[in-house]
Amino acid sequence: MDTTGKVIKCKAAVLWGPHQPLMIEEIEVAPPKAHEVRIKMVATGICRSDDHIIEGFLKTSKYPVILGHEGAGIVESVGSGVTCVKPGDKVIPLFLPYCGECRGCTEPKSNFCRKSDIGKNTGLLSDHTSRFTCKGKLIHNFICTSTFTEYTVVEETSVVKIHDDAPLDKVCLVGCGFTTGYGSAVNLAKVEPGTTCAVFGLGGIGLSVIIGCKVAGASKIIAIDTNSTKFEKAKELGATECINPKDYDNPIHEVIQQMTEGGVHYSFECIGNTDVMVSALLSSHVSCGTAVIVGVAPSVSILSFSPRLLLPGRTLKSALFGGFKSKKCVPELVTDLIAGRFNVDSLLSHKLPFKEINKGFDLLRKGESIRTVLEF
Ligand code: PAD
Ligand code: ZN
Repeated sequence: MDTTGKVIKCKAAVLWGPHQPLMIEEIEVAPPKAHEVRIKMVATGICRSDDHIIEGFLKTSKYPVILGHEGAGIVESVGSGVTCVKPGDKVIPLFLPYCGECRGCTEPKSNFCRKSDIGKNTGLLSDHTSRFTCKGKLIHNFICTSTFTEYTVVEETSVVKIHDDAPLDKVCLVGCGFTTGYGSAVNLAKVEPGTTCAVFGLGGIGLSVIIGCKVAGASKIIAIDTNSTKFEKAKELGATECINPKDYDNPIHEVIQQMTEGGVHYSFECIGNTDVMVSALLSSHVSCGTAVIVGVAPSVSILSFSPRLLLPGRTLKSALFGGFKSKKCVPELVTDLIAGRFNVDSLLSHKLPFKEINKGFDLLRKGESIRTVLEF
C-alpha cells in the first residue's frame, strides 16, 4: 500500500517523563512537509546519551519525547523540494545536522550547525511543530532525529544517503557512537603515529576512540575503566594496557604519569564525569598534552580546575560527533566499513527486537552491553 502523503500509524517507544520506562505506544506520524523526509527505521542503537534523558541528567529534551539518535533506515517518502534522497534510499539520520550555509557549517574547523537542537532544546522541527502525536498529544522530537520509532520524520539537513550495500544493523553505529569516538581520535585530537594515549571509559564511545588511536598509529594506548570486564574488548581493539582506578591507592593520573614519563600526548574522557575530565587533563603531559572531552556531563555540572594546569601549554578541547561535518563523513565512513577498513562488530554486543528496548537500557545500566542494536 502506498503510504505517501498519508498519516502512518506505527509503534514507537515514548518517554512520557523522566525516570519512567519507555512505553511502546501506537503513534501517528504525519507526512513530511517541504524539505522533510519520512524514514522507515530498520535498526537503532542504544547510546548513553538517550539514557541521560531518561534519568533526567540532561535537559536536552521536552517530554513526552521519542528518543534515539543512532539509527539507519530506508526513505519512505519525501516532502517537496527534497533532492538529497529519494524513496527507497538507505539513509542515516544525523543528530548533528548540516545545512551547509551557517557559520558552523562553512568554517572548516567547526561542525556545529545552527540547525542543531542541542542547547536550544525545543524538541521540535524548524517550523516549531512535531510530526508525532499519540493519544491526541504532541510528542516531541529528539535532537533532529528520534529513531526509537518504526517511522520518523527529519529535515533534509538531518539525513544522508549511504551506500546501497550497507548492512543497516551495523552501520547504524556510524550515526553516533563509532563516529564520535573514532573522530575524536583521528579528527579532533589528530593523534599522530608513535604518540601515547589514555582513554577513560570503555563503552561504545571509548572503544571507538581506541579504534581511532590504533588506526592513527599510537604506540601506547592506556584504557581506563572501573569495570574490568571491559578490558578484554579494549585489548582486542588495540589497547596496550588496561587499568582499573579501584586497583590503585594513588590518583589514576599519577599512575598514568608514571607509566608515560610525565603524561600522555592525548587523553580522552568518554564517560561524562567532571572529576574524570580533570583526571584526563592531569594525565596529559603538562606542556605538550591534549585532553579531549567526549563524554556529556549532566546539564547542571560545572568543570573546575586551576588555570595553571593549562598555562605550561596543555590543551583542552571538545566537540560533538568527533568534530566531523556529518553529511560528508557519514557516507564516507559507511563506505570504509563496507570495504573492511574498520570493524564495528565488537562494539555491537547485543541485538534485540525493538519492543525489548527497556531490556536494552537495563543491559547498559548494568554495564553488560557495549552497544545494543534494536531491530524493527
Ligand atoms: P557507556 O556508559 O557505555 O560507557 C561508559 C564507561 O565508563 C563504562 O564502561 C563505565 O564502566 C565507565 N566508567 C563510569 N565511571 C567511571 C569512572 N569514574 N572511571 C572510569 N570509568 C568509568 O557510555 P557510552 O560509551 O555510550 O557514552 C560515553 C559518554 O559519551 C556519555 O557521556 C555519552 O553521553 C557521551 C556521548 N557523547 C557524544 C558526543 O557527540 N560528544 C555522542 C554520544 C555519546
Ligand atoms: Zn549549518
